[in-house]
Amino acid sequence: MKKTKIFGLVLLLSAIVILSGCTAPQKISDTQYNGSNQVTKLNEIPDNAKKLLGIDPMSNDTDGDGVDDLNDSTPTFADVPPQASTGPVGFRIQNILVENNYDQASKQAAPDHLELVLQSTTSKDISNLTAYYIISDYKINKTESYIKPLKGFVLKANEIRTIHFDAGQKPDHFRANPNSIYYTTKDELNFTVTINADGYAAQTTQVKKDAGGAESPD
Ligand SMILES: [Ca+2]
Ligand SMILES: [Ca+2]
Repeated sequence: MKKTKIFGLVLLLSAIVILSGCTAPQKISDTQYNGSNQVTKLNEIPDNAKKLLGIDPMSNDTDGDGVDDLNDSTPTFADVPPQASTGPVGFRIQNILVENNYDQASKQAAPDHLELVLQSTTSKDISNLTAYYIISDYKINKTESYIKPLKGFVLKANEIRTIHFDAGQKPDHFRANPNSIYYTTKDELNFTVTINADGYAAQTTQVKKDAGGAESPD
């Protein structure tokens, strides 16, 4: 989508929400309400409009590519992927899980979010990890991609640790866009996840989420 188009769409959606709710939005420092319309943080896009746009109400840069949502012609697609880290293998992605709605009964309880199990293969602690993940829905021909630095996360020597992408409110849990196609479509979704860490070889894995019910964000 062209930049001017998405900006126009933001204005249009904001106008619709404002007209249906009353007063014009003001500068926001945190969550507040304009009539019945919640506006959360950082920019002036009402949350209802953010939902329609598929962006995160708790972020002003949903895809993490460094371009503010208002100025990002692709707010849920990081156009420039992070450069893959290089060096010796210091960790591996031991497992990747997403909710599987199709045949849940025969499987163990799966998470309702993206989850990775990281296994250190070195005697040194690893920090400065960044996740880069791509979600593709081939049925509606839509792809989203996100860059997510794992701030504060340290994979200790020879440790196996699980990280989660959800509401991001617990240790080892990182914020995921609640208006992503992960939560809004019932189609099959294909995930490609790369974990970069300074000084170590990037690790990539893939997983498929079967068609089924759309999830509820945690
Ligand atoms: Ca962005
Ligand atoms: Ca973008």
